[in-house]
Formats: sequence, structure tokens, C-alpha cells
Amino acid sequence: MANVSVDGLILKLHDVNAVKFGEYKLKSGLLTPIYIDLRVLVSHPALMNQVSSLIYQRVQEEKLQFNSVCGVPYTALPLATIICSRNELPMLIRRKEAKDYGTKKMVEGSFQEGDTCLIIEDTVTSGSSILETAEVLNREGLKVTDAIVLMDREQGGVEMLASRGIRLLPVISMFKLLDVLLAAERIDAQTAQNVRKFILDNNTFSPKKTNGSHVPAPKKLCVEPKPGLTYAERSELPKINPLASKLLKIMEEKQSNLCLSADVTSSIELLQLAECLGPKICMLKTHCDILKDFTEEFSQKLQAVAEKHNFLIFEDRKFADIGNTVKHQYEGGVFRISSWSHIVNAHAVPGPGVVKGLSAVGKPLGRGCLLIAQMSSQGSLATGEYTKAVVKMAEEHSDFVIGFICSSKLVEKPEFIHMTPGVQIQAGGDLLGQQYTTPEEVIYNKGSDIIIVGRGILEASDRLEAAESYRKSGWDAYMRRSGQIAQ
Ligand code: 5BU
Repeated sequence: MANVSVDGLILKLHDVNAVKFGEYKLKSGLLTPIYIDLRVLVSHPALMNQVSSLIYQRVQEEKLQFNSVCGVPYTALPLATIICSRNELPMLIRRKEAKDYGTKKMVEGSFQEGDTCLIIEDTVTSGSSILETAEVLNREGLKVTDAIVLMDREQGGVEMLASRGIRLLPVISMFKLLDVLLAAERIDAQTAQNVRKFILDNNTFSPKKTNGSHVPAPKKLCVEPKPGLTYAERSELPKINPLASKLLKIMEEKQSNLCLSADVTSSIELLQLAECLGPKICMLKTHCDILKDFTEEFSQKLQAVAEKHNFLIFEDRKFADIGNTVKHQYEGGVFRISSWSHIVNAHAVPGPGVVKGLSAVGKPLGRGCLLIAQMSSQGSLATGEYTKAVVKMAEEHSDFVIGFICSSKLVEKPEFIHMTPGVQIQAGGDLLGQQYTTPEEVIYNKGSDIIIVGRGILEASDRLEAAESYRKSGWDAYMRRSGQIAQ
């Protein structure tokens, strides 16, 4: 079957009223400005086929390994059937109630103890239906490691399931759906904004520590920020890149999600900054080509300070050439960036070759790369489809790409780290197009992980005091977002 686009599907779902805007009452009594009802799909066979193809595309993209497939009853049952029939995959059916005669089996179909079963679901809010199905399968001796959902409402399902060892892979997520409908002028900006606010305000997952493990939140919706996993938990994820894990551990240990953008032109001043502000930061960002006196000795000293104060170095080089050229630029020249910088970044404009070239040099050294998915500057062209393509490129090279430069969280994959420049306590901008957002907005509302601050600290009369103030704002916003302190 021809490739089906997610954007096209979103518009069709809207056409058939599977996505509705207005005021709808949820089971919990809460009023929601968006209602998603995928039960209507069965009346639209072409749409059923398209949805099934997209779900199966996700299986292939992720190269998932499993022995059988189970759809969560009822809406996802026919979807699982189409997928299994078309691709000749063994299917299992989970009963809602055990038969009161005969075998009393809760799962129909053939399987062996220890087999892995992939769960398919139509829509997820808290993730509780998937968890319920997984528990039934578990009781029958089946393992569940992955689930695919057509529509993730982004209200904590990914995080809740992750805390129970199940990776949830969405085909469509709420924020994407809103972007597409807005771009197609199906909804206005105010509606999109209302829904975004509702989603962010109504997260169902609040991680609470009990002997180091999580207890899922009650199923009903409660008004809380969008929490997600803590930095410490993310650092332990099975698929995490070792460098990303190290960074998350540093952040937790130092209680800092602050990256200092050390945009000074003298290497002595840079080293003094690193020495003085080192205890406050998880990362120090450089532009080595603005230093008037860069030497190899300087880079060695910087590494020693980074080691001493336990922060990572990020050279903001923004590579943007063909793979072969960036390899030389990263490894050689005057700067020999790969020899001292833990992290570099790259534009995705040249295509995947840029990541492959950098990876050839950096990966053997344990380095990592950030892809520039969005920029803070006014009129940036890195938006919409481009940003989405960058995310896809990162996902395809997650052995080397550890995250993004972006203005807000782009993807519900806790192994990716989101870093945001253009941050000052006072929102605003400069005369050359820089645009500033506050630490609170970036971390708490936009769901990013790290604030990158330059002039907000460098131009303060007391840089240490300013750094502490940014560290505290960023950290407090994270603690509130992750539900570790009250709002
Ligand atoms: P500022 O002084 O906080 O405005 O410095 C921001 C730094 O982040 C500066 O070094 C920029 O080169 C860098 N930056 C940015 O501001 N916006 C972007 O989108 C990217 C990098 Br990518």
C-alpha cells in the first residue's frame, strides 16, 4: 500500500467527526474542549486501511520484535485484525470478561509462556486501558514491552506506561493534531491554544516516590502540570545514550538545568567564568571561533575545569555541510573540536549525511550531537514540516543524536534532551532578532529540559548571583513540572 501521510489522516479524521471541538463532558465530569471518538472509524473502510497502514509503518520504523499482536477491546480490535491479516502476524484477543463455562481463558489464541505481545490501541489519555490489557496478558505469561497508539492525547500516558516498563509509540499526538488542523485552517488559533492549555493543565500522571518506584496516578483526570519522568529516571532508561545519561545524572546531582552560554572573546575570561560559575551549571556552551586567542592549551584547561566542577562542554558549532566536510571540521583544523567538546550541534539542512559524518568522528569518542530543530531568532525558517523532519532524523540516528535545540519539547521520547536558547528572566529580545522567553515558560510550560543563558548572566553586575538565580528558576520550574514540589 502507498505511504499514507499522518497530516492527511488527521484531516480525514476531522472530516468524519472523529475529532470534535466544543465542550464535552468526560467520565470524570471534567469539561474538555476536544473530543476524540475513533469508534466511528469502522464506518469508513478506506480510513480503517489507512490507519492500519500507519500503525504498521510505526512497527517497521521501530523494528519492533514480538510474537503476537493484541488490540485493546473494542475500537482497536478491528485495527489489530486488519494489521495482522495483511501482514500475516499472529493475533491474540483479550476477553473483557472470562467465559463462565469452558476454559475460562482471558486471552484467546495460541502462545507460549514468555512470548512478547505488542499492544495496539486507538487512543490514550492516562494509559490505563493499555496497562489493564498488559496486566491480563502478563497474568497469562506474556511479556509486553511496547504499545502503539493511533492518537495520544499527551496527558501522561507515555510517562505512566514508561514507569511500568511499557514504551508507548504514538502515531499522532495531540500537539501535532492541533498544528495540522490549525495550518489547514480547520480551527482557529484561539481554539488550538485553549486545547493546548487544557492538555497541559490536565495531566493524569503524577510520579510519587515509594522506595524508588512509581505509583501510577488515579485514572481520573486531575488538574496538574504535565509531569513525565524525572531527570534521574530518564538517565536510567534502557535505551538512553551514555552521554545523555551522564548529562541527566549531572543535572540531578547538581540540581541544575542551566547551560551557560559563555560568549566571551578571551580564553582567560572564559576559563575564569567556567571556574567561578562551574558549580551552578550542568553544561557550558562555547563558540570557539569567537575567541581571539584559542589554543590547544586552553581547550585542555577547559576540560580540566569541566571535570573539576562536573559539567559538560557543548561547542555551539552548528555544522551544516556534507558529511565528508563536517568530519574534517569536527576533527581537525585549528580547533580540533571533537578532542575537547562533549557535545556539538548541527543543522539538518544537508540531510542525514551531516549526522553520519559527525558520528563517524564523535561516536567512537563517546561524544553526542544535538540537532537544531528550531531557533530562537525572529523569522527563523526552522518551523513546521522542517522541524518534524529534524525530529525524524534524530530518531533515526539516536545512537549519536542525544536531543535538540528547540523552543519547546518536540517529542515524547524521554531519552531525547531538549535544550532551549533565547532565555532571560525578562522576556523580550535584542536588536538583532534574538527573542527571549523566561526559564519558567521554557521548562514548566514548554516542557524543555535545559535553559541556555548567555547575556542574561554575562551582562549582570554579579554573574555568580545571576547564574544562581537562573539555576534556581530553571530547577524550581522542573520540580513543579515533574510534580516533585507543589505548583
Ligand atoms: P544570549 O546572550 O542568551 O542571547 O545567547 C544565546 C546563545 O545561544 C548564543 O550563543 C547563540 O549563538 C545561541 N543560540 C541562540 O541564541 N539561538 C538559537 O536558536 C541557537 C543558538 Br541554535
